Amino acid sequence: MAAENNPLGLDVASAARDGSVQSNGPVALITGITGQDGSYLTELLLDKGYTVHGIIRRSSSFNTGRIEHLYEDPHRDSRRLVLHYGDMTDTTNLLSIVQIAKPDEVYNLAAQSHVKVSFELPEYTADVDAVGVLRILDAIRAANLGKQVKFYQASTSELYGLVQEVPQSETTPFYPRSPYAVAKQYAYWIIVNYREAYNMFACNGILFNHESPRRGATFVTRKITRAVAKIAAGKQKVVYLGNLDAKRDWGHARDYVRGMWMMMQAEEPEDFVLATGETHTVRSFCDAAFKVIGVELTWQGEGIEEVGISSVTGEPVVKVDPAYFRPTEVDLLLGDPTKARTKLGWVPEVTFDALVRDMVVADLEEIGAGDKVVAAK
Ligand code: NDP
Ligand code: GDR
Repeated sequence: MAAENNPLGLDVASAARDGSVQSNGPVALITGITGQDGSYLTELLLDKGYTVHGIIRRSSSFNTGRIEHLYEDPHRDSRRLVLHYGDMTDTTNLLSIVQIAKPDEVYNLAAQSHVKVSFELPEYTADVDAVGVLRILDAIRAANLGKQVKFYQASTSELYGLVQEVPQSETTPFYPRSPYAVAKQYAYWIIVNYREAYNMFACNGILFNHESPRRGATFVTRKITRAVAKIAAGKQKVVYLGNLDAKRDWGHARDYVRGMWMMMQAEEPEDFVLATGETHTVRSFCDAAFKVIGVELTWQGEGIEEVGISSVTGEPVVKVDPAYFRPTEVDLLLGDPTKARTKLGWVPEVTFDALVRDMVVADLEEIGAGDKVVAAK
């Protein structure tokens, strides 16, 4: 949709500030509603009858593409999706939104979420991803909602960092390896502390990587699937990547937002790992993604000389660019989701191959090259 036609270009927050939104069912507040997880979680909660308040950032261009399809006219009193301008760095703003929304459940998904970027923006990342969590927790307490509100914190497998134990579970020690992960470690512990100190229902979801067609384009999976689509359509020749040996436990975001909601329905607030229990290298993600367009890759060379050669053209379609290496890397993530399975009944439904296919097909369709998909065997 062209930006000028985007209905979310309206002054989305004004009606909410008048207090004109009535809700019958439960009320959720989602920070980071415009992100990958925020958009899937909003769909899930609206389906379940929630009124959803979301915080969006003011931007010079529209940043609401992932939730456009859920938009409701802000002048309709019966709407169940209410958007507020806000920012995790603004205490007064967060307090005001909490007072207006009066949520039953808060899902704190907002973050500067890119690990590599956190090395370039360490202070900002700490402000948003660490202190931002404290700000919203205290806004809830200041609004005297501390006892009633349930709080979900988007914690991360990046906390495990330098490998201490495999697979990683709720009891594995942390060893964060980036400014992002260090900030998220503060967030993790402030959640635990507020739970113990003030008896808040606050829980950490320690989520391993989860992807989807809505994944940000600079994360490795989406970077690969977009490149595969463009290469299939003849619009790109090569994709440059960093560390091909990194191993990740990749699941589908739709499965993971369901797990977030399940944690919030538990009797007691607890911390849970969500993961698939399978790990794959970046290289094997490339293999699976190119397979969707009928291309087998042969890997030649080592280190920064390594290339992935296409079975169709005999030319390299994957090359290494050290610019994408990180100062400190997380080599291996493999989660153990036993606690979530046994206590919550959470089981991921989308397999690795289905996830990769979903992403490549969506990217092919987006550029009008859906005919390049090869039938799955
Ligand atoms: P995205 O990067 O897609 O979304 C992040 C969201 O946070 C966006 O809505 C973004 O707004 C918003 N945001 C960023 N900075 C601020 C700020 N200063 N104030 C208010 N909002 C802000 O992330 P995901 O959806 O993938 O992840 C959701 C959360 O889960 C994040 O906290 C992430 O760190 C964490 N996480 C993610 C995992 C994954 O594999 N996806 C795994 C484990 C944890 P805008 O759209 O304007 O940029
Ligand atoms: P990650 O995701 O750092 O695990 O954080 P990302 O997709 O950025 O990297 C995964 C692995 O791939 C390697 N890699 C590359 N990464 C990117 N972005 N670009 C490349 O070109 C590239 N080449 C290789 C990386 O070095 C890394 O090892 C994500 C985010 O969603 C976090 O917010 C979340 O907390 C964790 O997942 C769990």
